[in-house]
Amino acid sequence: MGFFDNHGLSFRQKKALESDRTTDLLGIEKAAEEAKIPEVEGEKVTERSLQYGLEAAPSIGDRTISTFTREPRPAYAGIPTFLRTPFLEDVRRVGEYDVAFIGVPFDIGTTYRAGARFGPEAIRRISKLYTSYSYEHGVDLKESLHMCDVGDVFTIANIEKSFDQIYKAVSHVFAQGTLPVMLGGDHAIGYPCLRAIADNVDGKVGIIHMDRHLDLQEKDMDERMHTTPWFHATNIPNAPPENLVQVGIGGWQVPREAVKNVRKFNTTVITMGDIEKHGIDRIADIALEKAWKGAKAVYLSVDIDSFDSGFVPGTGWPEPGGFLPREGIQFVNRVASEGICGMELVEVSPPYDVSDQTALLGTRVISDALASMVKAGKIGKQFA
Ligand SMILES: [Mn+2]
Repeated sequence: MGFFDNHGLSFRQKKALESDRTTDLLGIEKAAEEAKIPEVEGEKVTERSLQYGLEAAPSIGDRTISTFTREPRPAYAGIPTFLRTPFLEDVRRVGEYDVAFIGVPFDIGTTYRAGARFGPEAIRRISKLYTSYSYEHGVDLKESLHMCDVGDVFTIANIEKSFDQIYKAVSHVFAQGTLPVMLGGDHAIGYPCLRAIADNVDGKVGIIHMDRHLDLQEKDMDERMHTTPWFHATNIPNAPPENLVQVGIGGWQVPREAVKNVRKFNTTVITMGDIEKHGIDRIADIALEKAWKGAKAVYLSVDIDSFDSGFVPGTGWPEPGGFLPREGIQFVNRVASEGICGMELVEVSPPYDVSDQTALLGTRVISDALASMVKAGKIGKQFA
């Protein structure tokens, strides 16, 4: 007789065991699904690591371990690229890849806290924690996509000249048929990125923009700062303001000048109150309808400050009351599953970050967007 003899009685009894409700769980379903995902690319990585990094010392029992690490293990080692993808030194070959990660270390468009020039570096570093596999998506990005990291754009201490550099970089990648994913950088980069894509699309480009702020002024302090990208982007003839949807807007940091431009240009603004009222899925449907209306492609711009400031201390203009991480990720997944022609993740400012959590959320947003595109068959090779 033990003191635990009367513990869990209702669950121990046969009656309670008659129905096994765990069969309904996604957690069980996804574990079964994993068996269908190939591990071909993963094995190639191990092979290369042993070849280039030499076999391990004789005392090491696990013979997949090498002397010099040339693979994702251990997470604290290695020179970081985004999600451990190969660094593509010769950017002329970018067309061989489905996806290219482009660092844009630029923060001279900031109007309060700077530091986003260190965003790409921080995002790449914390992305080392991620495998290429997502349990919930049932996707291994490495098995479905050819991805590379093309390193950083050579930005300089001049906003307009840096825009020209960013424009040229993103144009080059996009024109080769490769999905450009920009690691910002402050939000001023939205304008040259969008212009690069719009110039290479034969039709209209819609924009879905997640932010607490409108970023719709013509100028700020006499320059095209990070508060201005969508004013200029929607001046591009095939990126009209009617196809700009701004989601997550609210709080006390929206200048009235920008609001006047919402009325003037007839853009679509969805506040956090709208999201409370209608829920993420319905809001995503509304955003997709507006952005895709008559458009040939849709661009996704994610300002990390669209999330509640409690989750993103490392950003230039934190504002409470934004997306909770699960809500924002759900929105991104829904949008990406329709297909996006490019995306940017901006405003991660590592000097203000705590425990890398802002950079990590940025990594998560990008990874989920790619997985959603893969699942929906919008990018990459499909396995049987
Ligand atoms: Mn913002």
